[in-house]
Amino acid sequence: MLINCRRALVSAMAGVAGVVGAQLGPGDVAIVAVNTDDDSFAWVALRDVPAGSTLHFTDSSVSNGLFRWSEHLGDVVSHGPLDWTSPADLPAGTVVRWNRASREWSVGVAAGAALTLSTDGDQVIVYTGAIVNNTALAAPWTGDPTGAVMLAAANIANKGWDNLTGGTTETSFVPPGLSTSGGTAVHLGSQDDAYYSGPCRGTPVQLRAWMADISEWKTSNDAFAVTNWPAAFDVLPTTQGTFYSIR
Ligand SMILES: [Ca+2]
Ligand SMILES: [Ca+2]
Repeated sequence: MLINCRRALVSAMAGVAGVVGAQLGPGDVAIVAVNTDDDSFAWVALRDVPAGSTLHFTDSSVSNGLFRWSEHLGDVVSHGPLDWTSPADLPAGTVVRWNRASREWSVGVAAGAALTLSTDGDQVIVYTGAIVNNTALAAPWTGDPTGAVMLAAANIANKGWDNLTGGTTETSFVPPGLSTSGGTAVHLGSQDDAYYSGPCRGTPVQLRAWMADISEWKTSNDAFAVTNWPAAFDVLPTTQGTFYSIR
């Protein structure tokens, strides 16, 4: 049965309780919508995210595993990244939307600087920890992610992750620790707005596989209304047949 992603789903969440408290890792969240026209986007938690967690979002480009420090990280105009912090546990399946106009998250607390996305190509990269300015490296690629863990990334309005050394702000390597084959780094096509329109009920592995398939997205050069974006997901336990406590 096709699940309507725009309808809020009541999620049987006991199945993912076992990962609460573990560090967030690649694929634990996913980008589900990007409008480069109005610099808004949305992501979904594919596991429970513990209260107090902070996620960072940047549109900085990557070259050979290093970030362009002057691009939405250490630039003097708008110091990045954009931060999201949750005062409460965020259940798996929750979609969190960034509203650039009001500079608010739909859930959670904002800090840092908003992303300014290019309609000629850009990326949204989610991570925990810190990317720091390592001046021992060659500028502009001094953004050192040694202390960061990449969670997810989406490339849009270009030809895809290009892996060309020293690219522009509109292109990027796949961020370190992520992969296109694992569905943790996705390409949303050559048009500049996109949202995921595929199935919204599945295991994290299934959902990432669908999200990595551009045919499961709607894309356009006109910004989509937020009401088109997926509203919630039903994230099923990865391990079937395991007993979980009843809460
Ligand atoms: Ca950028
Ligand atoms: Ca446009």
